[in-house]
Amino acid sequence: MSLKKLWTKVKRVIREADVVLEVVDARDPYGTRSKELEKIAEAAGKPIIIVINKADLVSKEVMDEWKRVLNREYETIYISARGRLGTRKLWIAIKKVAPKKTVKVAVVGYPNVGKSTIINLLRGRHSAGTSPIPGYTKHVQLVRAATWLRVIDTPGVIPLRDSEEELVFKGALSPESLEDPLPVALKLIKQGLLKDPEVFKKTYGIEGDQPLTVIENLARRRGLYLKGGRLNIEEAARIIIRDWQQGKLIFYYTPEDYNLK
Ligand SMILES: Nc1nc2c(ncn2[C@@H]2O[C@H](COP(=O)(O)OP(=O)(O)O)[C@@H](O)[C@H]2O)c(=O)[nH]1
Ligand SMILES: [Mg+2]
Repeated sequence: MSLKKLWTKVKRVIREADVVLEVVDARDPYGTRSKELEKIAEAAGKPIIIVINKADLVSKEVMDEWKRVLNREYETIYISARGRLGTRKLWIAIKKVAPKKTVKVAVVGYPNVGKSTIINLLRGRHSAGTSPIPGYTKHVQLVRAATWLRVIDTPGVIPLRDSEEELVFKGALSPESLEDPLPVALKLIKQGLLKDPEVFKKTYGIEGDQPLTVIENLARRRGLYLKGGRLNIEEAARIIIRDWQQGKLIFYYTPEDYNLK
């Protein structure tokens, strides 16, 4: 399905809903929010709840900071859908912004932020297809999460102007879809070293304070060699991107990184 069609679909879902849950990634809530989606919801007169998901990857202090900052704009909560933590918080927030007898909620956001996992959490069992493969949810589906609650899952939508690099950082584009993963991986490593100089040591037990050295050391550590004995740098680059997207390589952004206090 083309991106344009996806946007049309998501617009329709938002118009149909009483509340819009905008799901963002705890590691970069600001970078993974979508002003486009917020504009659509506002134009349609629908209240927005920002759901910071994957809170298990970030310290509680930083989660509280993000909540405080984002609360100035929209009702904001943080949860860990995979950890099955946050159902009550979600219910309370939904009831607060939409005090109706039955409420229809649209779950929107970038691919891979955890929309389907949140729906499973709300249903209390596993069924909406979740996948670490960005873009897996292809169809809109409506599920009954509680007697008073209907939830609509949506395919992840990405702004038309995001660069390939931004999409990889936000987890919306898989490393397999990149022709050359090296430049993006190098940038990612640079960011990681800035945020936490020890992160690659902690994650892989490897040394290196330069992006390329980190990749080379990972390739060595994993025994990734090409025919002829050269290091398979590309494969190591993909591993780093994948581990970041799947939350195995962990570093994160704070409001200060965006000059927000
Ligand atoms: N660490 C962590 N990972 C999560 C959480 N929620 C979802 N994920 C993972 O994020 C990936 C994408 O989840 P999915 O629900 O398919 O995202 P969607 O594309 O937005 O529907 C999967 O690998 C999930 O297991 C969470 O709370 N914490
Ligand atoms: Mg999904």
